[in-house]
Amino acid sequence: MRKITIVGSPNVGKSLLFNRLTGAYVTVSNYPGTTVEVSRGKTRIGAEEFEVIDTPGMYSLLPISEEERVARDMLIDEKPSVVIHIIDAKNVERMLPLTLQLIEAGLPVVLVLNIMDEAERIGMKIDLRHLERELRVPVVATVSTTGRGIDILKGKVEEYARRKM
Ligand SMILES: Nc1nc2c(ncn2[C@@H]2O[C@H](COP(=O)(O)OP(=O)(O)OP(=O)(O)O)[C@@H](O)[C@H]2O)c(=O)[nH]1
Ligand SMILES: [Mg+2]
Repeated sequence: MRKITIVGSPNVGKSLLFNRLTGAYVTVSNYPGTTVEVSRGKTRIGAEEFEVIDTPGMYSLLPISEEERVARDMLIDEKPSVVIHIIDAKNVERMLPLTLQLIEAGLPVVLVLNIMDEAERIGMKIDLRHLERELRVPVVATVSTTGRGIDILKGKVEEYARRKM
């Protein structure tokens, strides 16, 4: 089964997105040799079932904490077909450096601008198509608390995973 790994800074909605994508059959285990917990579930996208992996929060590919090291190691060891980098849309500029690191590392990145409801409430306007052109990866806006954008995300993942067979 191909894998989708969700990565991002602490507290940006990784686990809520994970719950939106996966159903009832979720397993939680410690990453080997650590006390860090990792959740795994499944999602059907188009005709294909993917394993979805929720990772601990990371700020950079150069790990400082055990959590960050696990998140980094998982990106290398699990060989995901899609890496969803989820960021807080309110702090897009502060969070894009990790997106660039992931892209430069050759990972198949889909960028998710989450917490779009709060970003809109404070008057932010983000040009998604412009970001897509600049980064050359799919970009989707979501609100994980309500489910807004999740179907669009699934469509982009399907398209992307098809190209990255
Ligand atoms: N308003 C709003 N709040 C959100 C959204 N997504 C997540 N949150 C809130 O953000 C907080 C963190 O969500 P989590 O899903 O636990 O985030 P996480 O990235 O898994 O956090 P860690 O595992 O601690 O790194 C929760 O209080 C969510 O309700 C969103 O789209 N809009
Ligand atoms: Mg979490």
